[in-house]
Formats: sequence, C-alpha cells, structure tokens
Amino acid sequence: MSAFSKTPGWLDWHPNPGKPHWQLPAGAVDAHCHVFGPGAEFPYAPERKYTPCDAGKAQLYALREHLGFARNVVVQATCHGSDNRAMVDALRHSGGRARGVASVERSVSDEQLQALHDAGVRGVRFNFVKRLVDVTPRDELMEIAARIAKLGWHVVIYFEAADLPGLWDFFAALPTTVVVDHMGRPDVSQPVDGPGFGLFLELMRQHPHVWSKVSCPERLSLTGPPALNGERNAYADVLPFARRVVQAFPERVLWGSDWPHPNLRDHMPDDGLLVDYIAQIAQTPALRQQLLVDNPMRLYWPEEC
Ligand code: 0GY
Repeated sequence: MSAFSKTPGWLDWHPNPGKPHWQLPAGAVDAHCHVFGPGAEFPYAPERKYTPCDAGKAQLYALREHLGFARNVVVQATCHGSDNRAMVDALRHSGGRARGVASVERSVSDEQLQALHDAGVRGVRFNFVKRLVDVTPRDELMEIAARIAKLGWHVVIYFEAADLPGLWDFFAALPTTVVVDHMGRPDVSQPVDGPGFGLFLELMRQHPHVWSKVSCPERLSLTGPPALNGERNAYADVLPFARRVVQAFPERVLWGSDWPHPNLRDHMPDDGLLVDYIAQIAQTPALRQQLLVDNPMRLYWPEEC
C-alpha cells in the first residue's frame, strides 16, 4: 500500500513489457527515466501537481536488465520537487551505472551541490511546462546555471513547442550544454518542415550547445497506434520528427524510455516495443551507436571516453 493516493486516471507502468526484437549496442544508456518514491520512504513534494504510483529503483534496474541497457540517467521528476533524495538513493545503489539530473533551488549551498555531484548528478532540470510546475523566475535559473556550470554539469529543459519563441533567448544564453526533453514537444499534426518544428530545428542549428532527446513518442503521437500488443508501426506520426533530429544532429541526440511514464492516461506503452521503435528513429548501426552509447557517455561519463 502506498502512503499516498494516486491522481485519479493515472496509469501505472506496464507490468509485463516484452523483450526487444533487436539487441541494443553494448553499453547502451537509457538517458531519461525517473524513480517515484516509494512514497513511504521518499515522500512526494507538497507542491507537486500530480501524485504518481510508486516506482522505485529496484523496478527501474530490473527493467534495465530486461531491455538490455547498461546504464541509466535518472531525471528528477516534478512530483519530488527539489527533494532529490529518491533519485540520489537510486544513483547510490546503481553500482556506478546510473547518473542523475537534479532539481535545485537558488538557496542550494555549494556543499549540497558537491554532495549531489559525488552521488553522480551531472545536470539540473529547468521545467517550463505549466501543468507540471510553478514558474521559477529566469534570473534565478540563470544564477543556478552559472553555479552548476563550474561543476561541469549541463541543463535539461522541458517546455511546450508553443513557448519556444519566448524562451529562445534564455536558452541561447545558458552557459552550459542544454538538453531539450522530448524534442520540445512538437505538434506532430503539423508538417515536419513547417514553421513550428522548423523553429526548434533552427534553435539546434544556430546553437551547437543545444542537444535533444528524441524520446516520448507515446506522449506526442496523435494518431498512434500505441506500442501495445506487438504493434510494429507504433507512433508513425512522430517518426519523421525524431528521424529528422537524429539525421541532422547525430552527435547531439539522446534517447530515454521515460519509464515509469508519468501522466499517461490513455495507454501505457510496452517498454520492449519502445526499444524496438528506436531502430526506426536511428536507422543505421552508426546512428544507433551515437544515440545510445557515444553521446550519453560523453555527457554523463566523460571520464570514460
Ligand atoms: C517526462 C514527462 C512528464 C513529466 C515529468 O517531471 C515530471 O513530472 O517530466 C510529463 O508529464 O510530460 O519527461 O517524464
């Protein structure tokens, strides 16, 4: 029994994902996943906008083995606010096979940042999605960015495509590598060559410090079909967008499962089928090697590169 009641309508992670039909390259990194609690041990933040199901480190690392990944990047989820204990605990129990992205406030001390670094944190996440967080003033975020830059960390940003014009200058001015979650959430009913996604591609073109995760087709797809029941053509409407980013910027892309898939209400994808989907996004072994191994290693385990 969880100590918390899940938000109504919330779907739990897939209980029995399939095995991928292809083998991931050796050393593959799942570069975007979360842990939720468990709430009894790591309480959810009072300011959270949703209450998830529990999804702890043991389940995350079991999924890593099942899918064939070697490592994880555990990204702080908004339901834990700036209390990074669940994420840090997951890193500490990973045997060096997980690194993390934290959420911190301006009041964080240098000692606390160093402790996060020692645990394996290599980035902070700035979230601009209004249904998930209350807005943090940009001068505060810029101050945090300047401090974490000194540790060699990067900034992960999450925003909706419609908000990109207003955020462009801020992103461009960030003093670190900047990693965009889920391709900036494009409207995939619009053409891949249209002005909306064109603006995002232009951001990456003009700013070589901007990277993108080509993740979360299950969130972006409008036409499906969902990655369920062995479906081989899942999320066909998202494919052109993810392929375009991988082809244009092969040295600046990452992939993540997004397990345990917060805030999904219509279906919960089969993680094995999501891994199968990667082969359609990155269509050659060389591209897959960059997406799944070389790029995440450069960002999260540079000392091994
Ligand atoms: C994601 C996406 C979502 C949620 C969060 O931290 C979070 O709560 O990131 C979402 O609801 O779109 O990347 O996990």
